[in-house]
Amino acid sequence: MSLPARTILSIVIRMLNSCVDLDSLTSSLLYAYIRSTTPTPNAFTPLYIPITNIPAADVDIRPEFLKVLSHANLESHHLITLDDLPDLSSIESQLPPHNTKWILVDHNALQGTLGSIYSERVQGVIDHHEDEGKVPTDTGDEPRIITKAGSCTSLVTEYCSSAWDGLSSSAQSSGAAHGQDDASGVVDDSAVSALWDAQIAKLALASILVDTANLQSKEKVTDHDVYAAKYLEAKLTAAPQVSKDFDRAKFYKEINAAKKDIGSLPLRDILRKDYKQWMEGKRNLGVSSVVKPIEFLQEKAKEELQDKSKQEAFLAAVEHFAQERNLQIYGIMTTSTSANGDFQRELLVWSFTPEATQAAKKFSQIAAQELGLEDWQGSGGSLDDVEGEKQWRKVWRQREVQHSRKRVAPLLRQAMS
Ligand SMILES: [Mn+2]
Repeated sequence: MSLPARTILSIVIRMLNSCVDLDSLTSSLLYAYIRSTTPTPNAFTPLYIPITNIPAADVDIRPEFLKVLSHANLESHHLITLDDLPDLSSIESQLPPHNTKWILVDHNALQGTLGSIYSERVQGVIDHHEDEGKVPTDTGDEPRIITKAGSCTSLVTEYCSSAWDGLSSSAQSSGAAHGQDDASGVVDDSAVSALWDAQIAKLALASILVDTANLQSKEKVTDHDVYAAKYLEAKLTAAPQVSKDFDRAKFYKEINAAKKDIGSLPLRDILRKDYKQWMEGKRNLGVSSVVKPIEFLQEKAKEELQDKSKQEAFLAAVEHFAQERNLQIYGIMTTSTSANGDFQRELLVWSFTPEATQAAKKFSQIAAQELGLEDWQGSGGSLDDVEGEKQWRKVWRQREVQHSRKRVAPLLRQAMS
């Protein structure tokens, strides 16, 4: 996509420094699809552009994206990614802020280089993270919705539902009006529209199911998710091609399996696949979420650095990852299922400067009880290095498994502030 100089854009985006997951992808696609088809009377521009906030090459390290897109007859090269924006060094002149309006989904603060240029132009948000107070209270015709939900896509579905219903019923009546076209071989508008609706509904449903463990996770499911899933399934039913062999539990399993299918990725990609970074004071904190246990990561590291033991190889790779990003504290959170089916978490925290070490030790005190932190031992022994003055490292089992990065990162930031 090349942008003419006077392009006016409404950009729906899941922004920098943070990981783009399935929820981010489907939130922006759904919002842009519905709003571009039903712009408000005073819309800044009728075209809403969903930007997937990663380089195009990074789509391929997310097997679940490819799987979900295939259900909507989409391929990775159809997505608009960071590669389609002008180069950051000249973006301000090529895409002047006053010609843009930004709507954030699945996060609520525009950061990084784009944030420094465009944050004044953020005029709408739908999100389920803690409100950072960066989006203005009055967002005019665009929403300002920040509330708890298992999936941000549920909130987008809910917000768009009445516009979407209006869209579907007008397609139906125009389909009826053009009914005579069927005989002449012209495809029925309403059937096409029902198919597109069902496909985008299936995309959205994938995120909601993944984020709420097929609506079974008591900690995560909210009324928004239940409502949205039901609403989207009704859209599926309207298109027999999509609904005929649809089974919710099977669909959830398929997407979830794709998400965990990271065995073929190099360790570095596994660590950056679901990675978030914050600046706290002048110090950088990064946290990777990984869907495999630390033992798996150690084996992976050993495959890549065969002359080292698996602990050494793993630690070297992790340290390198942190150095590349100039992190003072780096955390890795893993999730996995035990042999008898229990959901489990591990947490690694590594600090790289004396100051950060103080913060990391403080974290281990303030968070120990809430997170249920217990000493960890792998088959290759401990990975702790608690004596170090400059560096400090600790690995735990996190027994309070309901706490995801949404809770752990704020605790780390609190200890650093
Ligand atoms: Mn989300």
